Amino acid sequence: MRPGVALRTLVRATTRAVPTGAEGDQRPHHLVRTVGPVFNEHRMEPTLLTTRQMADFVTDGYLRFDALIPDRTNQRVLEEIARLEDERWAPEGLKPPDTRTPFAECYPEPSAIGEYLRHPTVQGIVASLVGLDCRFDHDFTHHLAAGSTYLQPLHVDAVMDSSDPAFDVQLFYFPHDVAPGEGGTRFVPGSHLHRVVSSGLDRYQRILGEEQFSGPAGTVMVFHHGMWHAGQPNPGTGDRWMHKVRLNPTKPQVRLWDTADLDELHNLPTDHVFATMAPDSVAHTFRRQHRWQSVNASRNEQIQRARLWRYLTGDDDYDVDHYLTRLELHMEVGSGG
Ligand SMILES: O=C(O)CCC(=O)C(=O)O
Repeated sequence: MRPGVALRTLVRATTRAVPTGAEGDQRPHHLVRTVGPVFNEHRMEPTLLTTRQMADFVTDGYLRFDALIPDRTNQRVLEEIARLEDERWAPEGLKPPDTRTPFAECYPEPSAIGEYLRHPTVQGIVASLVGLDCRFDHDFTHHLAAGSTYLQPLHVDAVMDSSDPAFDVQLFYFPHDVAPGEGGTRFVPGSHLHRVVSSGLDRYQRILGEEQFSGPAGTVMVFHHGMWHAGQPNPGTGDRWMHKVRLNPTKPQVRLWDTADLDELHNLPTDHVFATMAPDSVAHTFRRQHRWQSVNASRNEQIQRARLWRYLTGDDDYDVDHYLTRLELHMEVGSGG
């Protein structure tokens, strides 16, 4: 499914970087480099995530947006990422942004990758999770040729990650349909807060509850950086392309999403499965048990989720089933109050 040469030549001609805002610049508006929440030449507000989506992200470590990017953009991106693959390390040609480039300055117009990144929903995902003033870490074009037998071990991308609640996100964008079993990324929902050293996962081949991506063209998934994942063989007849980008926050990730439903869903710290609990709340979501989690593991993950929610909401008293509060009370009593 590698795009044809004629179209590639066309893209090469139209994606050259253009300098910005020079005096007397006569270029049409859509060719002038723009930054911020812009999709094509129309300024559109980012579509922020809701509290429910944020609670799902904290619980599962990812969100998925099927067929989000329109086909016109998908086709252009396929051309551009093939070029990026060819030219990334070549002396000349299309290059990724430098690490630490402000997100808003990555892939300026008329880049197709930039067009995808400036989609209002993608902007909203980024704004809600790491802020639009986040910085580019790195990206990569993950290309699995038709018939590829390469089997990547499960891993997280950084060999070393801290246990701070602050987190990076990784956008996984599939610009063409991916059929079941044909090279979609494998991942383990809910694994993101179960801290590991990357290579420690090599030996695990099958994990209960793991999933392999398949879905329609234009689907975007956003992963917490700790999500265990792996590339898979592609027994299909078409190449599998995926663009992945990692973004670093530059400020505390506190209440960056659309908090209109926060008061309604943000439970009291007294919410307890063996006492009283609200039927529809963030705590209720955090009690979700993934298939790989024993009861012990699931309680531990629940505590990690509550810890992350404290950071995201700025509410230092937040809790689910009294775990953090109980530990804190003991510490206080033990230290003489
Ligand atoms: O190709 C894939 O599906 C995933 C590859 C990946 O994420 C990686 O190499 O870290």
